[in-house]
Amino acid sequence: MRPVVLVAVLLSATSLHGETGHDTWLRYTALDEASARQYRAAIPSSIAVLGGDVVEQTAQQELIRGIHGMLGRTMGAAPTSPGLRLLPVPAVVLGTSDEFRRLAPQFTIAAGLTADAYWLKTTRINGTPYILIAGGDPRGVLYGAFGLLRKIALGDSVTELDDKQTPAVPIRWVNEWNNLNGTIERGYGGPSIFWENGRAREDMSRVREYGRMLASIGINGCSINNVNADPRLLSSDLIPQIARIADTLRRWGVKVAIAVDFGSPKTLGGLDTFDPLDSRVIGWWKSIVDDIYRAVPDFGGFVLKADSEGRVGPSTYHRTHADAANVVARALKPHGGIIFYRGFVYDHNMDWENPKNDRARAAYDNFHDLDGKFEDNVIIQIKNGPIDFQVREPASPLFGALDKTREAIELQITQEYFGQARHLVFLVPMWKETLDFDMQIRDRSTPVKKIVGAVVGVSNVGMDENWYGNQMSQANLYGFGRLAWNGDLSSTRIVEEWTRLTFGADPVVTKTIVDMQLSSWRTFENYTGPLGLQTLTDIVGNHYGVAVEASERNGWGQWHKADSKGVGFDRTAATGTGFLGQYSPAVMKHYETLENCPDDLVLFMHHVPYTHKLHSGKTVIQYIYDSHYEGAETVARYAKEWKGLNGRIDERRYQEVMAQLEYQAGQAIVWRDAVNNWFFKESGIADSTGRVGHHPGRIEAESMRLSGYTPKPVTPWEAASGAAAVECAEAKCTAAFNYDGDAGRHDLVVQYFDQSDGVSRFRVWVGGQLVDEWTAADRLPARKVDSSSSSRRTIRGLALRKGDEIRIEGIPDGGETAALDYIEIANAQ
Ligand code: GCW
Repeated sequence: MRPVVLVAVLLSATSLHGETGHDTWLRYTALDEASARQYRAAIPSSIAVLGGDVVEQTAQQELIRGIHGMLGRTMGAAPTSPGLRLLPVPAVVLGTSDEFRRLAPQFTIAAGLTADAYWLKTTRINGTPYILIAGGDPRGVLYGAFGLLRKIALGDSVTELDDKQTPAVPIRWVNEWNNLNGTIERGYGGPSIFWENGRAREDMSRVREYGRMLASIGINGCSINNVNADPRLLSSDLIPQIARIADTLRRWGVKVAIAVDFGSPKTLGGLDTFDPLDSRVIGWWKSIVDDIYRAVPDFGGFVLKADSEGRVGPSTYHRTHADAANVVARALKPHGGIIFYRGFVYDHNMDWENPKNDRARAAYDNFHDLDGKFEDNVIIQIKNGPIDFQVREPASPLFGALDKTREAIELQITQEYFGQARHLVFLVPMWKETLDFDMQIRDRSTPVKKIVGAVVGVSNVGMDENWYGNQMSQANLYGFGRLAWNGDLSSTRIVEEWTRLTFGADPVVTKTIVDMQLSSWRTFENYTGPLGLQTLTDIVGNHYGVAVEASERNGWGQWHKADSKGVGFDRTAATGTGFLGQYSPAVMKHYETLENCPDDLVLFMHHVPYTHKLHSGKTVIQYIYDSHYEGAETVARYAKEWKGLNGRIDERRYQEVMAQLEYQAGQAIVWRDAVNNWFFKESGIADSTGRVGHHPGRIEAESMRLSGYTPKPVTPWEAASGAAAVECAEAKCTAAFNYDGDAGRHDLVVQYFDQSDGVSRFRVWVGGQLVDEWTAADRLPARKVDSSSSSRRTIRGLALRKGDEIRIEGIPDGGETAALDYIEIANAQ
C-alpha cells in the first residue's frame, strides 16, 4: 500500500505584479473578513494528497496558495498514523478515484469519474468533516482544486458539496502561432513566451504561469509554434528545447504539441521527396516521432497545415489529404499521439471572375469524400466558419459531412479580425452560436457541439504583462476554456464569473462590464460588416483597419460582391455557387430563400439590390447606414459607462481600459464613415436620416490655412474624411482656421494619423494659447496614412469665441508625416 504523501506547505510568493492584469482571473485576493470567516469554518485547515503524481502535487500547492490568498489561512499537512494513514482529523483530501479506493477506502467515491473529471464532496466520518477532491486522473484532481477555489472566489457555498464535473470533450487544446524568432503571427500581446532568437526562452516563468492559467480552465494541450511551421522545429537541436517547454507545462497537466511542415522529410531530412506513400518518407516520419517521444514521453502530437496559403502538401504528389494525415498518424500511433489535420485548405488564387467559384465551399469540397479514410488518431481541425474567423459566418458545412472521421472545432481567441485586442469584443456568444448550430443530419437535431470530439483555440498570448495587450481580451481565453469544458454554459454565466474573478465583487462593476462584454460582438459587427458582409477590412494587408474593396477582385475569395446595383454573394443551390447544398436539406432550406434566410447572414448567402427589404422592414442600404451609426454610438456609450467605474477599479487597469475604449470609440467612427461613404458612393442612395456624408462641425484639414502641410489623397479613399489628409514633409508644419460657431465650452476632436514608423508631435493653440500637446506613439499596425493609423485626440471643455484662431502644429518624425485628417467641434459633453 502506498503511503499518504506528505508535502511541505509551500506558500507561493505573493504576487509582485499588483493589479496589472498579469494575475488574470487567478488573483486570490483576500475576501472580506465576514466571508473569509465563513469559509474558514467550512474548510478544514489540513490538507492531504493521496498520490505522488506531479499534477496532484500541483493541485495541493495551488489549493494552499489560493486558500492563503483568499482566507488568510496557511494550510498544514494532515496528520497521519505511523503507517501514514490519515488520522481522523478534519482535512481536505485530494486524490484520484483509484487512489481513494486503495489508500483511503473509508471514503465512498462517486462512480464513473472519467479522465479529467472531478468530484467535490463534503463528507463526515464518525463526525469528522472532510472535503474530498477526487479526480478521474491526476488532471481531474487539479481541475477539482481549481473548481473549489473558483467557488470560494465567487462566493459560492462550500458547506454541502456534491459537485461532479465531466468535460464535454476529452481534448481541449490551444494553438500558439509563435515563430522561433519570437514573433507571433496574429499575436497582439507582445513577443512569444516560448521562443526567442530561434530557441526556447531561458526563463520559463511565463510559460509556467500560462500553464497555470490553462489548467485553471481545463485546457490539456498546447501546440507551441505557428501552423505556418518552420521545419527546424523537428531538428535534433530543437527537440530538447521542446522538451524544456514540455517539462514546464507537465505539472499543469498540459501536453505539448507542435505544428509541423509537411515538406520536412525533404527540407530537413535530406530526402529527395516528401511523398507520403514513399517508404523512405514513411520511415523518416517514424524515426523523427520516435526521437521526440524519447525526449518527451507524454508528447501530445502534431498540427498540420498542408496545401493551404502557400504551404506544401500532398497535392505535390497527387496524393490525398488522407495519405498525408495517415503517414504522420501511423508514426504517432504507437506512442498514443494524435494529429490535428487542418480543414483550412483553400485555393487563394481563385478566379474572381467566375461566379461559381467560392472559397466557402473549399473545406467541404476538399474533405468530405475522404470520410472514413483517416486513421483513428487523425482529427480534422475545422474553423468555426467556412471562410476565416470573420465577424459573422454560418457554421462550416464540413461539421456535418464527416460521419466516420474525428472532428475538432477551431476557434480563434486572438482577435485577428476583431480589432486585434484594440477593440473590446467578447467572442463567447459567437462561439456558442456555432456550437449550437444544428446541422440537422438525417433530420435529427445535431448541434455542432455534439459532433466534435475536440475543441481547439488559437490563443496567441504574449509577453505583455496582461498577456493579450487588452485587459478585457482575457475574457475570451477564460470563456474559451469554460465552453470547451461545458458548451452548455451561458455567455452570461461565463462573463459574470470572469468579471468577478478578475475585478472583484462590486455589483456595479460586474453589471457594467458584463453588459459591455455581452453586447460587444453585435456592436463590433454593427460598425464593421453587418448582415453577413464579413469584416470589411484590409484582407490583403493587416486585417485591421477598414478597406471595403480590399477583399474584391483578387484570388483570396473573401468577396462580398458589392457593386452599384447590389451587394452579397449568391451561395444558393438554385442560382449561386451551390455552397448551401453542402448542408443537410433542412439547413439549406433555412438559408436558400430570401423569405427564410435570417437577416444576420443574408448577404453571406444572397446577392440582393440595395433596396431589398429585410425581415426587419428596413432596406439593406438603410440597415448598413443605421447599424454603423448605432455601433459607433454604442462604443461611445461604453467609454462613458467605464468612466462611471472610476474609483471602483484599481487605477492602472481602470486607466488602461479607459484609454482603450476611447481609442475604440474613435476607430468605430473611422469605420462608420468609411463603410457608409463607400456604400453611399457606390449605391447612390441617400441615408434617409441625412447623416451619411454630412458632418456638422467637421473641418477638413485640407481646407485649412496650411503652412508646410500638403494635401495628399488617401488610399483607399474611404479611409480618410474627404478622401484626403495633409502631410508634413518639413521640420514643422501648421494647419489653422478661424472658429465661426457660437461662443461657449466645446470639445475639440483632432483626427490625425499615427503611423508605426515614427513618433510625431502635435500641439494645438486656440487664440495663441497652447491648449494641448501629445505624441503619436501608439503601436498601431500601419506604416501608411490610412484607416489603421487614423487616431483621435479629444480636447474637452475648451472655451471658444467666434473668430478664435485654432492652430495645429505637427512635427514629423522618421517615416511618420504628422498627418491630419480633420477637426471636429461639438458642444462640450
Ligand atoms: O486567418 C488566417 C490568418 C493567417 C493564418 C491562417 C491559418 C497562420 O490570416 O495568418 O496563418 O488564417 O489559420 O492558417
